[in-house]
Amino acid sequence: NPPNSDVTINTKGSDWLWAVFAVMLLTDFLMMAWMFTLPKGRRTFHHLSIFILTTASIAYFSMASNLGGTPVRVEFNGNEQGLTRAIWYVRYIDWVITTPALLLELVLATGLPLSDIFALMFFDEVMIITGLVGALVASSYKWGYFAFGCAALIYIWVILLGPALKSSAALGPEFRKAYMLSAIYLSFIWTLYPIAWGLADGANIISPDSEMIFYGILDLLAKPVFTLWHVYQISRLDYTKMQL
Ligand code: RET
Repeated sequence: NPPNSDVTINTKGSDWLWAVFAVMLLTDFLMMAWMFTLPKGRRTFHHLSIFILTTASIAYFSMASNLGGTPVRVEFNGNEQGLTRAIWYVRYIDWVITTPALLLELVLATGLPLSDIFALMFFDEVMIITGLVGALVASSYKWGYFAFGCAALIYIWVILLGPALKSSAALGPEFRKAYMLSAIYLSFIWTLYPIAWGLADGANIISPDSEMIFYGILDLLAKPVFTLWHVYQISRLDYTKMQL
């Protein structure tokens, strides 16, 4: 058994994590069932959603079972005793797989040039991995990593709201509209993640239970809600115009 952290989730926190796990898994099965009703050429976005929801299900299974966290000696006022907080690194392993897939799901329907897609994938990895390293660093250097991660997120916005919007408009007004709605929704939800990080892994202001609620709601909005809605929008478009 891993060493226990002084500050970690309680039983209610674990119940909530099981509930999020159940929603991820159910949406995953729903996506699979929907996919099988479609011809092979129209399954790309369903595949990506299934990768995302399967990964998230396993991550939530881990956290609900109190696994995938490690004690880190956190700095905060009055911590002379050197208390440790559970840092849920399994979250970042989930994100390093799922966030590039979410971005792909978004931009594969825009005809964005490959060079921009590679840049998106790269900055997304920078964002998540700096977040992981920053969370595991006990000293205030963690904020240096956080700053690199935020810079990467800003670059992601620039690509999504610049070149990707432009190329979706070139495919036609129905593409532009579907893309715009999804891109604005995703950009807004993703902005809340660094705020949660700052309050939890960063400054240790909220408890791990509150952290689970904050990230849990965000993860439900960013994965099941986003994928169902986005894939529905996309499934009504002309796939032959997309380079899949
Ligand atoms: C971190 C900390 C470093 C700075 C920034 C972050 C942003 C994380 C984001 C995560 C998105 C996760 C999603 C999960 C799916 O459910 C790593 C918290 C900017 C945007 C969408």
